[in-house]
Amino acid sequence: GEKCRNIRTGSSPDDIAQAFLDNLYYAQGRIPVLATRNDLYMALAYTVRDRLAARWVAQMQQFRRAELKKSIKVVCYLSAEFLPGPHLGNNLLNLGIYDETRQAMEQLGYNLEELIDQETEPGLGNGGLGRLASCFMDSLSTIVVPAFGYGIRYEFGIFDQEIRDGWQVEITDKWLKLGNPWEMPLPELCQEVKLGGHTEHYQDGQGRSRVRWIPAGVVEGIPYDTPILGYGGNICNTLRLWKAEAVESFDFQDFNVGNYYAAVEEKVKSETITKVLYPNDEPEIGKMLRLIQEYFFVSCSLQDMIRIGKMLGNSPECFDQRYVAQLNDTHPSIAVAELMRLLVDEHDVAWEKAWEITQNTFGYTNHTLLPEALEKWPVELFGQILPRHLEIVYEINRRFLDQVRLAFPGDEEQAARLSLIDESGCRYVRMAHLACVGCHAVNGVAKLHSELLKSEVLRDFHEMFPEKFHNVTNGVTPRRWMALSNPRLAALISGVIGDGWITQLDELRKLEPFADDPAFQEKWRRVKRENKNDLATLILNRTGVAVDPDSLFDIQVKRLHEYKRQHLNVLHIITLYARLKRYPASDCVPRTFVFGGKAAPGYAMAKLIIKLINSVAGVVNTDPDIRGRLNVAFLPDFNVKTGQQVYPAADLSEQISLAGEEASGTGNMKFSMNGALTIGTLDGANVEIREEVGAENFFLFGLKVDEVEELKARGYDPRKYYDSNPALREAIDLIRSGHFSGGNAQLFAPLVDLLMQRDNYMLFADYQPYIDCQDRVSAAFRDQQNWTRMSILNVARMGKFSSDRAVREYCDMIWKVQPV
Ligand code: DL6
Repeated sequence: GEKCRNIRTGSSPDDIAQAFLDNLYYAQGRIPVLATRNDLYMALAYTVRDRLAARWVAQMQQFRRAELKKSIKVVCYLSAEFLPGPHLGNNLLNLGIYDETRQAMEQLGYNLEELIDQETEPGLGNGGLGRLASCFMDSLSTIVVPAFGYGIRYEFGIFDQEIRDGWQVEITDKWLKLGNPWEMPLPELCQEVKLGGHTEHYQDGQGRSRVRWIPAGVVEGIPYDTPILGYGGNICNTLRLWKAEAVESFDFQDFNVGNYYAAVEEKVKSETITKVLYPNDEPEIGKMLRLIQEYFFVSCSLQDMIRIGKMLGNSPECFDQRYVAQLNDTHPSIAVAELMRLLVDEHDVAWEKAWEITQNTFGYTNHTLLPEALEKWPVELFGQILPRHLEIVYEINRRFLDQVRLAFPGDEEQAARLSLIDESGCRYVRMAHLACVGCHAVNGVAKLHSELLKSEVLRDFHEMFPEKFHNVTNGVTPRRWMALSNPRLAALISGVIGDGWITQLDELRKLEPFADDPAFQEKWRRVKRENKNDLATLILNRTGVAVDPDSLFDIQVKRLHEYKRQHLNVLHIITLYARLKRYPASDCVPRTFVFGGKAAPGYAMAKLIIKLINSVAGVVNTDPDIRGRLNVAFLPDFNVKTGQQVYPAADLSEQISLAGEEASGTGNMKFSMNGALTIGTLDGANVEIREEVGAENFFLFGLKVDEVEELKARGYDPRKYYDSNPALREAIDLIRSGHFSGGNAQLFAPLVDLLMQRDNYMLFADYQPYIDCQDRVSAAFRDQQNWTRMSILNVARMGKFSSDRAVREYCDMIWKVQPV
């Protein structure tokens, strides 16, 4: 009756407390005195999950009804990576029961924050791209767009990073070890995926040519569903991740002849497919398992979509009326060939019709300008795993190149550049080309990036299909990145403008009139100061470095990559250090430099940069001449959870990539919406952030894209800058001499030599403008009133960077779906 319902759904502190004890007993088999912290966390998670269930089920019913009336189109976001971050806190926020739950836990003598902290986050992504996918899932639910996120349930996600002796050490991420209360396995909805083998061409009964794929093996995909609730509990979408399993766990024939190991081998091989996330943010060419992973999840997902359609009485021929699917970079782009295969070979749809459906269904988002990051597969390997898809790719290419030759008669070079097959050396299948041809829309993730796609990386495709190209500037969810992670700021803001901003981020504009109000400024500073205090505690606990919360918190957190130029930041630190050593009495604005980010395990230069940061930290933090004025900390294992503690505490956000390299960046948005000022180049979304917050509230420096190109064309010579700039020379020479490496002059030689000889990302050219700009930052920080004003204006003008806006643009421009 009533009571039972309340235990599963009630939202008063008493209901929650009772439900929690129930779950502790019945789901965990524990009573409070025997419970570990994880037991308590699990019990609370189940309590919250129960409260999601009603909405989740209602949602599915509603879809079903709408589907039956053929009145909705479902968005499927296909992504090899999702980085949702811990679920518990976010679900409490979105359900609107955060305070009630805190009270419930207090009644029972527990601390809610401690239980929230117990959750191990699903690290199923490398960085920006995976986190964007999760921000989009949050927004889709919040703005009420029916959607599925489809991806891979990696058993081991992105590695945990430890720092030993200043070096990164990678530790396996065992995120499932203590159980995952948020997912539900649905073994009955499994899908079979074929791999390898060969094809057979034959004539069917009506004399039509058909193709049969005889695979060498089959694996099974089991879906694991996680609810993704929108803010305010409007709707609850599903994140469906696939785990690979053997079709038969035992080969009984082998088993019966006593070959136990051979019998289990198939199972082990199959499960390898979803064992581990590749920890690189750009692809390694030729990793067979990676291609299998991509194909595996795409095939499961498309078959699942067809299955749902069939269940609701839709024929595969209406696929594109019921679904739209976004390819998050090229990782899922094999979907173009797979949907063709499913429609043509398995559902008997004519090629032309199938092609129309395929193009209508897919959109492709590009996330990178780095040429080395464009995925391509050696033709031979591709054909070995996906023999039928290779034939399909060839057929798509044949038809496409006919079209190209019609459009550009006689221009065989153009045809070669556009071809889906790279034949300039070894033959490769170009996945970005497959995506551009097979999708109706192609987009970049910031204005500048989309322009550069059109003029450089995908220039030939833009010439061929100008109408396909769009821009959707990235955004981030203000739920996780403000309301949840910065409750002090959220309360201060809501106290003066109400809480409408949480779903209508443009409402932050209402803060502008308070920017000059001394009393409000004072409160604003207090919030920042308390957040900095919290971060100082975290830094002390994680690194042993004691930092001063009154110093300027200057933070760079992101993947380690040469183009992101963490080492330019280090050159600034060394320059300040050298100044203080020369003039110990000089008056400098005390700064705390915080770094965080993982390097791909095989990326030696990025790992050396981590070592450099820690080595400089070791010297600077312990030098008595410097004490209290400069501190440097490398926060290990930067992830979503740590990010939530870092962004709210920053004064200065470092967005210093070489112009033309960073597609968008999303950390830049998270910092700014938490009141940090940006020091940055005109790169990625920095350009638009500066446009929005106003040039006077943004610290700009550095070469612009056209200047970079010009300088490269003229012949860039880093040595010229070294020779003519004493401060730069001193900084480089200090590294080279072994000053930060206990006299070991060899340690950083590869880094210094590369800078001196090639400096691919033009640190030397941007060095002096960066230092000058940093000096302006320090001067500005001395005027706390004006700094606070700029900080408030940054937040007030961040409305554009909500992922709600971004997702609405996808809905209007690309998906042609209306929020329900
Ligand atoms: O679009 C999300 C994010 C951008 O903000 C970053 O600028 C970009 O580097 C990142 N790309 C990746 C790796 N991608 N690939 N391929 O994470 O995407």
